Amino acid sequence: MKVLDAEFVKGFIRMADDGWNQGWHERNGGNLTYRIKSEEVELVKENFEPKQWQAIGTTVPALANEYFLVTGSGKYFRNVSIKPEDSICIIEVDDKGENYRIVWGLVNGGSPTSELPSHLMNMEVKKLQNPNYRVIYHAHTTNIIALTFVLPLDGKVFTRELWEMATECPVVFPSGIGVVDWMVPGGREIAVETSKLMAKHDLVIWAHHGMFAAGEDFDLTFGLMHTAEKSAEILVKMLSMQPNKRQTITPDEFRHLAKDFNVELPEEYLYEK
Ligand code: 2HA
Ligand code: ZN
Repeated sequence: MKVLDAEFVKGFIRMADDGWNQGWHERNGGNLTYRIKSEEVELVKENFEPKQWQAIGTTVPALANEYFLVTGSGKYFRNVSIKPEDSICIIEVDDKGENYRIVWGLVNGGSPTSELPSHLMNMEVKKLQNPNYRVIYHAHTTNIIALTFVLPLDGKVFTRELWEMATECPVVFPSGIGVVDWMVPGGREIAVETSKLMAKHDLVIWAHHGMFAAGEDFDLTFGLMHTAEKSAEILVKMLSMQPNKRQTITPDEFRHLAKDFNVELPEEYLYEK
């Protein structure tokens, strides 16, 4: 089967388009990774032409010998659906989890996303907790970024404030949101800090930069990013109207919601203000 005919590739391209249409991917902003199932690799591997091995820049032994569909470094989400072979690639990770090689895509040259260390380290943490996790998504979500200039850079505060802005939020991200202070993007250091928080959350904010989301499939991961960003938009609107809430959802109301919706909401987020 041609790579572009495979369902997982179509789903990946649609998600890139959806993110572009949300306005989260100016220029070459953002990146997306999908950990390909072995049966999906079998479907398309007749098209693979392995290139040179390259260092990942970190070590991900739990992802050894796996294949990933990834956006290219410097490539534009806007172009993914128009020229996918130029914008995305499939990579294979070696048997130690130290190197990768491109086996398909990026036909005009280039390399996988500059955030590959973060994508793979986050993916490794998630896979070890739940082997169904397959998608890591980084987007420049406007309202979340704006809030990192106004709220304390504390995951407890971001979680609680975003939960209060839309009733579905605690149900969609009950394990809360982590926050990484501003750091230089693109390397191992920020990847290590992000993946530590990914052990506890499915959403991690990069202050003054954007957000990472992890999930089992494209719908869940896009939906998670979208829900958090929508809630951030409501908070930005609310703060633009007046600095204080006249009324909101209380800790006891969250506890009631948790019971009826059968989710566990950690008490650390239900503090008295
Ligand atoms: O340019 O978003 O974080 C891609 C990025 C880097
Ligand atoms: Zn970025």
